[in-house]
This record gives sequence, C-alpha cells and structure tokens, in this order.
Amino acid sequence: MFVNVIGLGYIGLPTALMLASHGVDVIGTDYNGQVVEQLQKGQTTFKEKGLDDLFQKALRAGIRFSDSYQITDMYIVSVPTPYNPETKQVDAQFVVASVRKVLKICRRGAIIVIESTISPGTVDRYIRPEVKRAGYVVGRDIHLVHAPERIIPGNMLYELIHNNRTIGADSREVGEMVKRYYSSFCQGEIIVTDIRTAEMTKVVENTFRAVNIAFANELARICRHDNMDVYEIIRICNMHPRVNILQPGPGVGGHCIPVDPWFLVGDYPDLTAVTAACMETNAGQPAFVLRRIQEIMNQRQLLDASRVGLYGLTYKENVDDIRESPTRQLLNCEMDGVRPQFKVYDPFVTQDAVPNQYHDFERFLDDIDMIVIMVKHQLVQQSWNQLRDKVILDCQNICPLDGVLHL
Ligand code: SAJ
Repeated sequence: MFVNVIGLGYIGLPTALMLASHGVDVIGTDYNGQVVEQLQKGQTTFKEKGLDDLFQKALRAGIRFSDSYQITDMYIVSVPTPYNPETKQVDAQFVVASVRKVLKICRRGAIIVIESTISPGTVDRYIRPEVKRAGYVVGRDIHLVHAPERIIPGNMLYELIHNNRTIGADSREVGEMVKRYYSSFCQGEIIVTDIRTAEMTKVVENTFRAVNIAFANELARICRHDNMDVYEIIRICNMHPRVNILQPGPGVGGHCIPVDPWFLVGDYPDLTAVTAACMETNAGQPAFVLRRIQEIMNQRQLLDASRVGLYGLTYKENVDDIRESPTRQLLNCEMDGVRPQFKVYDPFVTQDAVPNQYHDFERFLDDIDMIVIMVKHQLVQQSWNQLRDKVILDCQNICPLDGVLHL
C-alpha cells in the first residue's frame, strides 16, 4: 500500500519518516516548495531528538518528497489548524484545501485520514460536504478517518512508537485497516472508535493540560501575593495519591495547549466557563511575569530595562519552535505604556526573530544585570557559574544558586 502524507511540518514529517522506515511506501507532500527542496537535498527542516537518523533511515527505505499530491491508496493530512481569534472556533481552511486537492486526483476507495487537531464536528461540518461536492459518496467511494496525534515535541520519536493512539472511522473495517498502517511502527494500544469521539478526545486531552497548568499558574499568583513557596506546596500536594498538579511557568506556548481548548469555547460558549477562564489565566501569565520583573527592578534599583535579559525564546525547553512562545508574548506586553526593550538569547534560535536578540551567550551576559529564565533548556543548566553576579528571576524553578528569585 502506498501513502501520501500531506503537510510535512512538526507532525507530518516524523509520521511520514516513521511509516517509510517501517516498510510503508510513502511520498511526503508539502505546498511549501522550500520545505520540499530542503528535504530532497537530504536535510531535515527542524530540530528534534533522533530526527536526522530517522530521516536517513527513511531515505534508505525509499521515501520521496514532492510539492504535488499523488495518486495513492491512503492520504494522511497533517496541516495546521489555527483558531479564529474572533469566534475562537477552529479554522479548518488548510484541512479543507488539502482535502479538496486530494479529491481532485484520488481514486475511488481512497482513505483520507485527518491527523490535524480539529474540533468535534469538523468532519461533519466541513469535510463530508467537500466529498459530496466532488461527486463521491462517503463510505462507498471515499473513506474518512480522524487519527489525531499525541506526540510531545522534544520526545516525538519515542512517543510516536510508544504512545497509545485513537483512530476514529465511520466503519470498523476502515478503522482496522488504518490501524494496521499505524501498527507498523506504533507499539502502543490503538483504539478504534467513531470520528466525533476521536475529534473530542484530542481536544479534551489538551484542554485538561491547559486547565491543570492554569490552576498551577493561579496558585503561583496566590503564593506570590502572600509570600508562600508554590513549588513546595505543589510538591507536597502531589504526594497525595490522587493529586497531580502541573508546574507554574511564564506562560503557555506552542501550537496546541494555547489553541485547542479555544475550539471548545468557540463551539460551546455557554458551557465552557471553566475552560475559558483557564485560557485567560494562562494568556495573562506573561503580563504577571512582567509585573514581577518590574517589582524586582524596583527593589534592586535596576533602572534600565535594556539591562534585563530573557533567557529562552522557544515555547518550551530543548526545541527550536517559537510559536506562541511566552517570551514573545511577554515582549508584546507593555511596561509603563511601552514595550520592554529586554535583551533576548536562546541557544536553539539561530535566526533573528525579535528585537535585541543575541546569538552569543557571553555577549548577552556582558550586556545585562538581571536574567529571567523563561525556558529550561538543558544548556542553561550547565551555565549556573556564569550567572553568579546577576539578579536571577527563575520562572522555571531550576536554578540552584543562592538568592534566586521566583515567580
Ligand atoms: N507548561 C507549563 N507547565 C507545565 C507543563 C507545560 O507551563 O507543567 C507549558 C510549557 O512550557 C509550554 C506549554 O505549556 O509553554 C505547552 O507545552 P507542553 O509540553 O505541555 O505541550 P506541547 O504543546 O508541546 O504538546 C501537547 C501535548 N499534550 C498533552 O500533554 C496533553 C502533546 O501530547 C500533544 O501531542 C501536543 O500538545 C499536540 O500536538 O496537541
């Protein structure tokens, strides 16, 4: 069997490589010609532990890349699904555009698997009508499946193999067929269910995480208010057998946790008070950090905001992805009516992404008096000695030095 993976980003590329290196005939397609060109040249397009080795393995197994859609038995669509900032609903335009292109060239009997995260009802609302418009009958000519991904950036390849998965299909038979493809590399349990359940579970999983982080962030604010140690409190609470609170941080970034829960709020505005409040709490966390920086600057009589440095620009540790990153959110907040002119350094970000960004750690340290640890990259954990003369605000609770300040 022959698979065309559509969208070669953070999820599509590893999935295509995994399938190819486990014996499936794969062509990866992306509408971005530069991505395709780079992959054709034998170079990966982002950093991820183990990705380069897997890429070489897949190349040896015969994976190909193209900017055009292919005539195959199965399509895996893995393109972005942002949310509409006004309605908060899922913006399915990229998924719909991809499905339309598939329908133009595919044969009868083809299976279209949507891997992108979509809100419950998206297949019914946007995808089934496309199949009908193309003159096909769903379930007879074209089979629709939703197989959301659960892998975590930073540990993607391990999780691709070991995580449990969900496959939603209209018929058991098609679900089981798709399961066989994923079973080529996935050692976790693969549940076959219906499409709407698969849509809902994916969004609920990320909402659960967003709500839990929001609770931790709220606790951080309460503890700051009355000078309690939030980390010690969470650590002790988590020793209870049925309590598992996540960690407060400088904000919630990435393409999933700050996005997917809004799909539920957008679709069910009258039923999602808890989710909506949690999303607002997380979105307000960079402003909370900014107020904390201001407070410390006042206490330490640091007058020049341009001598404050933010360590970390990615949305989390040990990845090079800066989408929705808390540092970028913080740089967009205002301090006394103006945007802060903080210096920024991130060892994972080699391109210029924000103003006052450094690419050399020593020079960055020379130009600052206060450092704010925004991201717990492993590299910063090898550099504590170099930070001894700085005022340190550690938003990740990782710095072992004396006198470190926290959220
Ligand atoms: N964060 C905290 N406190 C924590 C954990 C995370 O503030 O205790 C922050 C991180 O620093 C980051 C943000 O949350 O800014 C999101 O990071 P993450 O590691 O929680 O999640 P993602 O976006 O990298 O991956 C999530 C995962 N979902 C769940 O854990 C439920 C992953 O399994 C999904 O595959 C992925 O979303 C996705 O693609 O949906």
